[in-house]
Amino acid sequence: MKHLVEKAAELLNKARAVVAVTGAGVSAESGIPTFRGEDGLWNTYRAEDLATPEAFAKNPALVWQWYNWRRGLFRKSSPNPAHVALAKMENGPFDFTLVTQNIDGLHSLAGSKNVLEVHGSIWRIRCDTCGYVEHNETVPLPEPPFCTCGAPLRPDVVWFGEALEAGIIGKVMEALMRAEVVIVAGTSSVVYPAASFAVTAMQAGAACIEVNLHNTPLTPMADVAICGKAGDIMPQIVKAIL
Ligand code: BV8
Ligand code: ZN
Repeated sequence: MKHLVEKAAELLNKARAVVAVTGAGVSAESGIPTFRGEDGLWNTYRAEDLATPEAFAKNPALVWQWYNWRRGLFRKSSPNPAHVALAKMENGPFDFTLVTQNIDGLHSLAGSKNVLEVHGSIWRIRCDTCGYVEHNETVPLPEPPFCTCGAPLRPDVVWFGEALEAGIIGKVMEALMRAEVVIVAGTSSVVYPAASFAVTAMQAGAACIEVNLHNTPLTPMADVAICGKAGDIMPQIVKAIL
């Protein structure tokens, strides 16, 4: 393990631009269940039943029950050492961009200033009828909350079958093309297009460091694949470079 951390640090010390891509595994040590693990969120619920516009149209109250439960969970969670280490990377010797699939806001709470939330934020709610958007941390919200225009408000997150916000994707692509190193931490790399981000960077010449508890489809392609908890590994990598 130590030599892998050293190899990762060696790559990072030579890099002028670095991108980190995170998933639910980075928030796991904050007590937030991941989606596809043993105790995964999707095990108790089916993604098709909840994280789709069709599910919301059919039963907004059911979808809001799930999101209220998660808002309650996230509210009780705080950043773990993985989030703190990634926040420290902003002070590293390279241009750093943090891309997250997580909607829990823990990266910003840990001090990261430049976070691209490609799947949106659970702390923003919006109306798809009139375009109203607000930051809202009330827990719980009515199931569903209603907009002043009468339509139900939804979480401002990207559901299956919905496109990621073009502006954010543009910033992600620009960072991936410039990166000399892409770190991929705590994601099963199965949800697209986020799962293709690391490959995009590697095709543009970046080296890839993966941090995960298990093997993923990305593992065989990674230059350095470190098997372990993000809360243990990320601080070791930051200690070795800062
Ligand atoms: C789109 C909502 C098109 C927010 C989420 C067939 C083939 C390919 C693609 C598709 C297909 N069918 C459909 C698609 C497209 C689909 C997709 O990729 N489906 C997959 C499942 C096959 N993608 C989409 O629909 C996307 N949109 O394609 O739009 C389009 C284009 C133009 C115009 C219109 C439409 C939208 C994708 C976003 C979906 N929304 N969530 C929310 O409620 O959270 S996805 C959901 O999965 C979460 O957002 C989550 O972020 C994301 C990825 O999951 P992970 O973060 O990786 O979490 P997971 O549990 O899977 O893994 C955790 C990992 O951590 C594990 O590897 C584990 O080992 C590790 N781990 C655990 N503990 C630790 C750890 N690692 C380190 N330390 C630890 N302590
Ligand atoms: Zn409205």
